[in-house]
Amino acid sequence: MRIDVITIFPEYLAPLDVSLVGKARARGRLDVRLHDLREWTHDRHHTVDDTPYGGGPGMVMKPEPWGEALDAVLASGGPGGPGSPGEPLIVVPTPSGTPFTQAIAEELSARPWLVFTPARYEGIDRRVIDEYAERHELRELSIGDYVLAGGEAPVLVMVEAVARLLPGVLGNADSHRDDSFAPGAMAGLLEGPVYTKPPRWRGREVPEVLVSGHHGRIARWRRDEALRRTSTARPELIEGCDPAAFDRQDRRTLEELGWRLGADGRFGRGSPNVEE
Ligand code: JE8
Repeated sequence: MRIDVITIFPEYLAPLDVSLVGKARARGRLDVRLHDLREWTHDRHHTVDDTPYGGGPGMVMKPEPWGEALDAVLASGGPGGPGSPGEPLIVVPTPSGTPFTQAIAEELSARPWLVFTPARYEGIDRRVIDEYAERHELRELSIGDYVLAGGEAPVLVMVEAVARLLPGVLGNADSHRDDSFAPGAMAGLLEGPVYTKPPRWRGREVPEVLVSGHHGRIARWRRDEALRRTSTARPELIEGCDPAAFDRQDRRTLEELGWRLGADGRFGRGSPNVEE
């Protein structure tokens, strides 16, 4: 996979040199290229912003530098010989974007080439998004319902979420299959608690089941803990689960936590309207 990032703060993306993403780059599994937007300015001050038409607070990023930068980056990977990465997907981080989810991370991890355009100020002149959305696939994505000062941190989040899904990037090839939000055993549930040595720390013991060596009991305990944590922190995930995904013991645990199967076939909490 090739990833290009156009930004006025390339140094903000330094974390892409370390840890999991850094190792994937060193192993040639990931080709990450950072581009300083100011390289495509032509005035003495390398101006990238200007006042908003219609007035209002803050500044808006000018279309010209973005247009020249995107043209240059897209041309550098355009169709042409065995090295070309194929069709790009342009990703625009924005608080008004589609929520970035594990499902979208999975989608992006299957693409050969991602081009991220993290902005600053009040964002990029809309005509840039309109222009490139006509020529390429373009996704406006948000990492959460809070407002940051720019798109670089969202790029770090999205690149890490995508890179860990690439073959050979995570140590244990299957470990992401047990992710909270990935399809599979814990599909749609949050991670349960984890423990390691020492067996006793400041008077606190590790749950006995985890040192029992009984794999069936351990798996059951972990699933119950995931149900408990999800029920507490993200009850809407329980309500959204297909009840067929819950086995008999799951249902017992959920009922202990106050959940009931509703007439709509979904688990809910509140007055029991279960058909006995
Ligand atoms: C950004 C962002 C994501 C998220 C992403 C890119 C570019 C007051 N204004 C601040 C409001 C509009 C955005 C301005 C800051 N900004 C924020 C994000 C994001 N992805 N989940 N929260 N914030 C930019 C400029």
